[in-house]
Amino acid sequence: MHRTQILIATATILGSVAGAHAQSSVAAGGTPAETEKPNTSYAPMLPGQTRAPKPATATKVTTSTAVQGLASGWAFEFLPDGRMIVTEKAGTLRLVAKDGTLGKPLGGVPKVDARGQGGLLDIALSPGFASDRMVYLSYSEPREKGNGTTVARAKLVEDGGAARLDEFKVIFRQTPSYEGDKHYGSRLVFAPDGKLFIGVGERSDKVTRVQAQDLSSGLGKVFRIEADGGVPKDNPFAGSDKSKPEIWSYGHRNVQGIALDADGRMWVAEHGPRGGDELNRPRAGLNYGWPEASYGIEYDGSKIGAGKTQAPGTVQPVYYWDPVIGPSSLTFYEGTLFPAWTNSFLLGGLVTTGLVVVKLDGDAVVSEERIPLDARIRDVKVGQDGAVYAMTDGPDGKILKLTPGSGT
Ligand SMILES: [Ca+2]
Ligand SMILES: [Ca+2]
Repeated sequence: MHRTQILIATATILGSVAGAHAQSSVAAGGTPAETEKPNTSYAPMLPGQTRAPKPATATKVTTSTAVQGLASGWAFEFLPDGRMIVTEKAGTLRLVAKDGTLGKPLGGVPKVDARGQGGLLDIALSPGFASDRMVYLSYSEPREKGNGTTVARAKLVEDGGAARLDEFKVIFRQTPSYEGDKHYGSRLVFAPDGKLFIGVGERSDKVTRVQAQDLSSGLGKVFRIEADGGVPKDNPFAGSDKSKPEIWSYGHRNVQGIALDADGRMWVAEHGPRGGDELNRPRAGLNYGWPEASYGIEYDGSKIGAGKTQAPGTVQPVYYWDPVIGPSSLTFYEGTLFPAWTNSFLLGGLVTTGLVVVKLDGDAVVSEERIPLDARIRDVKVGQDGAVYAMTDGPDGKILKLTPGSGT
């Protein structure tokens, strides 16, 4: 590519994002939900890219406990019959009855490396779960040389009141393996066409983080695979012998939120360093910047690399946070109980100890609201009843049920 072409391509990427923002800059007035000082003096490159105003009317929420006694729960999903299935970090998977009773650990669950940020991580149901009973798990897999994020699928079998996983099969391994205990990601979501998106991390250390820019490495990527682990022929790097063919997008730091919007398009939330959490809408083959560009700094206060918020050929985040919210999860609100949250993403806030609600207009964030829950939030789901369920982090964890009400 000639230099001019690269510049044009970059301008186009930025232009499309900037255009979307310009289109909907008429946001509800008011001050931002964020009241803390930023860690950096970086200015947003695009209008509306951070510190969106609070909505004109605060959402009133009543909280009750739906489930308790979780040992560092990490993820949960609702089964079609209204029960839940939950993962716990140390490596247990349990069913939860509709009255909130926790079931026994299921057999057939893989060994995990639960040190640090590792463990049994996300779970997703097969799009055909009602008939095929398949579940998909992501976890930090102990390997010969270190560990890495692995995705497997298995059949949920229930007989005689007991449940287990059967037909367990690994369908994807993030490589290279690495001896570390951080930034495994991970989250899973099925696209409307049945393809599985997998968001992972770059294993955090300076020696591995640069691989987020390397298409021959699986670190710091969003992947797209078939439900059986195959590589879709129309993946952006499927024809290349130098790139991993499962890669959908790259330059990600640590993706722990992934969700589809109302149009079935995939979005991610990723952890930044000190400042620089991001909301992105990853498109095929594009580079999301890390660690070449970031709105954050190192934990010791020094710059990330050259200290740039934009690098040539990389896509700006749709929205970012400085200071960080600690985005553990991402869910699109499609219920009816909270009409104000229509067309919003709900993020679990580990650092904010609550929900972060960002409302979209087109591809732009027009408002941001914080719902304090006094606990680090690890995963968020919308129930069949339209209520919002938020899993708290750590030992003796809970799943809180949020309904409209007089406020907390
Ligand atoms: Ca999930
Ligand atoms: Ca980025």
